[in-house]
Amino acid sequence: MICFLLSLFSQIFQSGWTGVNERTFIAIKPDAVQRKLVGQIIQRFEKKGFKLVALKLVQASEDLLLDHYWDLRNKTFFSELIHYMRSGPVVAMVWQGLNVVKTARVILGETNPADSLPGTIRGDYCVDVGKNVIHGSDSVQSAQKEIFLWFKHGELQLWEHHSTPWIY
Ligand code: IDP
Ligand code: MG
Repeated sequence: MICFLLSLFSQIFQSGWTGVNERTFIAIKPDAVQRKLVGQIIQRFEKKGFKLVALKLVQASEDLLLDHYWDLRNKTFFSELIHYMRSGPVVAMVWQGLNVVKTARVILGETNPADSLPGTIRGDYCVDVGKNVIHGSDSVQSAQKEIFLWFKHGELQLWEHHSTPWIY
């Protein structure tokens, strides 16, 4: 019983998000929503074997985006970035799985689509760094901060992926 409670506790609280319980924050940006790329992008994470833990369509507020991109506040493109991210709804998601933070960044490709290999999302679906279709957390620590910013605790689902024994 104590083990069960401890494992539940560690699944619920972010400090326990390691190993197969690692989580990352992914956002499909407004250009990708407009260009009807949502289904294809989600499918890449599903097919890889990651587990969807949360998903919602959000019109992000300026405050949320200022918090989200706080580290970039002194960049010349900052106001352009906030304007872009507010130009329509984004699909905010949490994905879970072994090394999901690092692997998701590989699936995304480089920040600049011109540097992204074919087969990556940015390599396949976009050309301009200012409209690069998707966001993914760059570290486990950033993922924890971003999930906390974008989701309320009750919006994350604890569920069993029936194919887990075929993936791990
Ligand atoms: P990342 O999204 O690959 O982590 P960051 O350097 O964190 O890249 O930049 C955040 C976002 O800011 C990028 O995804 C892109 O939308 C935008 N951005 C980055 N560099 C430029 C630029 O030079 N011009 C316009 N927008 C940029
Ligand atoms: Mg970044």
